[in-house]
Amino acid sequence: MTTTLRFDVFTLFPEVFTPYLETSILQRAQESHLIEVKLYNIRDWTIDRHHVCDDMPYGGGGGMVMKPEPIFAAIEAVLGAPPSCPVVLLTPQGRVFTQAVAEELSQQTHMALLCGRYEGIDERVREHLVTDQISIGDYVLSGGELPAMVLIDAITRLIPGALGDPEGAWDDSHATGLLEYPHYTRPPEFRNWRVPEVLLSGDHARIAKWRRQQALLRTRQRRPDLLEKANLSDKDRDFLKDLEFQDE
Ligand code: 9D3
Repeated sequence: MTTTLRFDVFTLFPEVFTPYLETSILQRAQESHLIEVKLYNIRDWTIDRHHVCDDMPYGGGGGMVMKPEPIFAAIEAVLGAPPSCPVVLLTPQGRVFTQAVAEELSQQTHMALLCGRYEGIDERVREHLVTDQISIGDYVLSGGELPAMVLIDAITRLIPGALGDPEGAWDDSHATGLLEYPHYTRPPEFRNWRVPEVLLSGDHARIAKWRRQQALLRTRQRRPDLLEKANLSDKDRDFLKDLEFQDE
């Protein structure tokens, strides 16, 4: 028996989560009670006639700001005051989400995900309700919904039993620190493009060596920053050293 990881999502657009949560791994993880995702519409906690969740910024300037009252009311109604679990705000101002942050959050049993919209959120929400702030990278999205889904997806994959293949999580490229080697499947020839001969050879040692070298090659070409932190053997280093001489 293992505990369920519960995500409470607070958003103005709960409906955008449902179709993705109903696909493959996330669906299975919910059915097997590895995770539970509850969606709450912040608008349900407005008390004015027009259910307004945003307002003009004090001090002027463009854009609208999310009002604090419905956010506090929603989160405190569901989680109590103060909440006993982390309250994660998805925001461009947060720390950048990485596999290491996913691993850290996968140790929790319960977290609230608060999705911002508009140009921003009243600062008192950050100061007095939010306990963690996360961005998924330096590009501008329209709100925190896609980032929240990214967190749920990445964290769920780390829960033992969430992937069909028990070695799946370990083999993920960012878990090994290198980009993955090229993958091929049938047919062996497609539009005159042949699958590399070594993969059809049945020589498992040669295949393993080729895959490792391909992973090193493409990591060096596309993500040299990853090579610095990667766990490299002496053979890996010799291979990379030889490539340097080929460049000259
Ligand atoms: C001009 C200032 N903008 C910040 C770059 C304002 C702004 C734009 C877009 C404020 C919020 C948003 C909506 N984005 C998110 O809520 C968001 C986000 C993102 O845009 N990129 C990466 N990660 C995230 S997490 C939440």
